[in-house]
Amino acid sequence: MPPANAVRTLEELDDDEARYPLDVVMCLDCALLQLTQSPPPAELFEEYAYFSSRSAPMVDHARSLVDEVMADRKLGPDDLVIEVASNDGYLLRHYQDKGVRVLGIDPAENVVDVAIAAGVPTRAEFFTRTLALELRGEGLVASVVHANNVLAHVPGINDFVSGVAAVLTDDGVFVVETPYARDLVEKLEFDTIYHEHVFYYSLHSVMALLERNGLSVVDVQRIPIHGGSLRIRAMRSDAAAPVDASVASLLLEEEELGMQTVSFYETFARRVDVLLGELRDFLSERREHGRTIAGYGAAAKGAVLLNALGIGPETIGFVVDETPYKQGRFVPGVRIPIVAPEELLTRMPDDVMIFAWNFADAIIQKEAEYVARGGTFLVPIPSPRVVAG
Ligand code: DWN
Repeated sequence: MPPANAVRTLEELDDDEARYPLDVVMCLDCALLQLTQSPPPAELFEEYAYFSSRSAPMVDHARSLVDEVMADRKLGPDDLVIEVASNDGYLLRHYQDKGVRVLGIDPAENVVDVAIAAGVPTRAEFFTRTLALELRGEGLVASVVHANNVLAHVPGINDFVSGVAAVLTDDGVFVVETPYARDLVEKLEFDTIYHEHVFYYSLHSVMALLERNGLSVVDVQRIPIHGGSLRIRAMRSDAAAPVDASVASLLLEEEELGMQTVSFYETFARRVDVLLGELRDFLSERREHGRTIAGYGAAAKGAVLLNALGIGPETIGFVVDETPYKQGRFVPGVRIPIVAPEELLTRMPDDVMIFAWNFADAIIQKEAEYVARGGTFLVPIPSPRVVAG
């Protein structure tokens, strides 16, 4: 499997394309799921194709999260909020609008340039315990540290989490959002397994990770973003904060499901093989009826799904995506061109498969004109089907 965000220019198309094994294993001690290997983080993240602000639902989601934290913590101008993996400032900008000091940390220099241009102070670095201690040495300690969709991405995850503990104030809170392994398995979200995501968490395994590194979970929520995620609040273990009942309740659900046993995951691979067969049949039947098919969202998930299916531009003619960096480039591994969303009405394909299925409702609503003109939207998981038109 090629790295899922390694979109390629026309000039790069015929260059050798790196591919890596994509195998998931489970720790029998703490139930942590992880890849057996993944490319060096510098190769994946120092120039990055994903700009969070190019997904309006992500910006809206971030705004409501900030509103919740502000209501809970009563932050003011003396407080500092740090976001690790702050991307283009899609979340921190909302704290700035409320007069709170912010600092972003993200290794993707091309994305950090956008954040800085938008006025969000950001350091283009990987977050580590060493950096955390440097920040503390500069008097930069955080009342809130956010880590959205990054806990899965960091091979050196113990160093990362111990760094969070080191940069929090005594009563600071660590707010984490990370995809939930239970949703991944129950909703067959196999296309969210790719090399950027080294780890796949249950509450059990993320609690073990945090407690190993000086943090304690104080509450947990299941949230729908990105196909189903956990939102976890944690504090330094020496703060001895009370633990909300939501933690014990979800741990019990996981035990009853058997999420700490291999059998919970063993049928997953077979169910995915069945789904891939259904997807191939679904798409080839529509092609056999002469229907033209395009994609919506050059999402990392889409690259995994297309490579797993082994289909290219003969089936999916093009993919539309709002991200300027991706437009004019090609989906990794399958040479499908990525173009601007305006091409949808210009070219009017009969069908559009939504690869960014986690945002399907927002996409269908935004592209109502395409449906009004007779277009049909499809989604691939947990089973291939028509969702609009
Ligand atoms: O963890 C990660 C998640 C948070 O984001 C990263 N490893 C990489 C990335 O994964 P993804 O690319 O599968 O995420 P999305 O958010 O499903 O990607 C959406 C893609 O679709 C983006 O390239 C933007 C695009 N898009 C669009 O063009 N128009 C999205 C929406 C909602 C739209 O209206």
